[in-house]
Amino acid sequence: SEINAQERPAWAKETKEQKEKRMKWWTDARFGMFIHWGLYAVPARHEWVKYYERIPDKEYEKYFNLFDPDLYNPKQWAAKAKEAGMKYFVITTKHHEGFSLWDTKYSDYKATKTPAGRDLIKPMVEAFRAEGIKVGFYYSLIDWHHPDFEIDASHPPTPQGKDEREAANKGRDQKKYQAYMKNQLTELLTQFGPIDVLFTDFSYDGKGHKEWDSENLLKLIRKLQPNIIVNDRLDLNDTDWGWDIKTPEQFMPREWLTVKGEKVPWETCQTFSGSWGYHRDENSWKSVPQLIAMLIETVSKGGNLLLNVGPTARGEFDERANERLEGIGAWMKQHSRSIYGCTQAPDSFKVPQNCFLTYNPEKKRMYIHLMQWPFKSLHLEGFKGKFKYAQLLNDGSEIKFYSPTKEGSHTTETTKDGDVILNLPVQKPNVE
Ligand code: FHN
Repeated sequence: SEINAQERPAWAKETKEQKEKRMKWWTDARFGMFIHWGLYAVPARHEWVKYYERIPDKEYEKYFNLFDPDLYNPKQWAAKAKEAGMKYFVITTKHHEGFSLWDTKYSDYKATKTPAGRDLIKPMVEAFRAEGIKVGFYYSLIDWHHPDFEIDASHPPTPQGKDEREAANKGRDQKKYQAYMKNQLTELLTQFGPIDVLFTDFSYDGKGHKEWDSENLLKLIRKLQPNIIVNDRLDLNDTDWGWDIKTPEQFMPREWLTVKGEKVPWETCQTFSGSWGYHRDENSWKSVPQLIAMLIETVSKGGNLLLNVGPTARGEFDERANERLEGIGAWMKQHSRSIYGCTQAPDSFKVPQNCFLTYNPEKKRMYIHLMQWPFKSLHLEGFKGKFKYAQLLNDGSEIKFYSPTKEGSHTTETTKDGDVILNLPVQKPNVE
């Protein structure tokens, strides 16, 4: 579109170094908590339940009248995120259903008008900030409730065909919808103190620039919160100034993501079980070792992991989520040094078999994550002379190492110049 041909606008002026400085806390943090919470927690069958089950607006209203998170205590949520080692959190202030968790002036479809009867965002921001956790807002560009949002093929309950959709869109005013988004984002970015991350969601089928007025929306966002980190879903991806991070969703990139051949900041957002919103009956939950492996692999490729929790309609993290947050936290208590401030190892280090490498460039420390415990030793190709000491991270115990002779024997494998063998305890230490 015309926007992509444009030079960087004056309000987006920033050097590569300035951007790296602005984003350093995020790059060091590596691990954050995503929270999807809204009316969809009441049916508890996925945050897209209105679309999947073609629920008419009138029927969906019952969830608005029943939304009463009487057990909501964001201090508990923040404590769990802290325990898990998460350094930032991103809350759905408003998801596609159009329901706002804060006391917005621009809609009555908000928590303060439900039995909850209060703004849910302010106490949440305060609780997470009190734990030293950075604050992120998710804001849906899609709004299935707003009378001026253009009805399209993914609008629940989906109007049958193109003609019905065109008929339904008669009288809907895109400019009014754009003003509504700008007003709500102004509330979110001025009423809750410094906001560190904005996760807008999402542009599709070429929809974006025209419908969202993306460039002016981003100009407003940057003006209100100059240090904020923004994701890549405002349909400004053809520019190098319209986004700060790439956000692959529910998948693990094969390698550090690049744009025009250059490595870029990236964050994969992932769920415990598939659904983002609380889903009572979904039972394909990832295990703690799988989630830890996901975090390690992400950092080994220079990325961040934003791991999602869907709180219940009563306002709590359910036991399945808490178990996993506690399990990750137990591992992070001993191993977070291999995550925070780490990134992909220099290419000069060959990754040993069944391992991931994470590297802290400031501390010049290499971390070798053994995803399968070897029988008695670990063969490091080309590591000779590159390190002075080795230890297990879980208990700080020394690991002896040597550079073997080249010829193999019936007890040692052949090696090449520059190889190093780490002597490992035969039995796996008491860590996953
Ligand atoms: O449709 C949403 C979905 O419900 C969820 O919020 C994810 C999280 O990144 N974003 C959209 C799908 O890409």
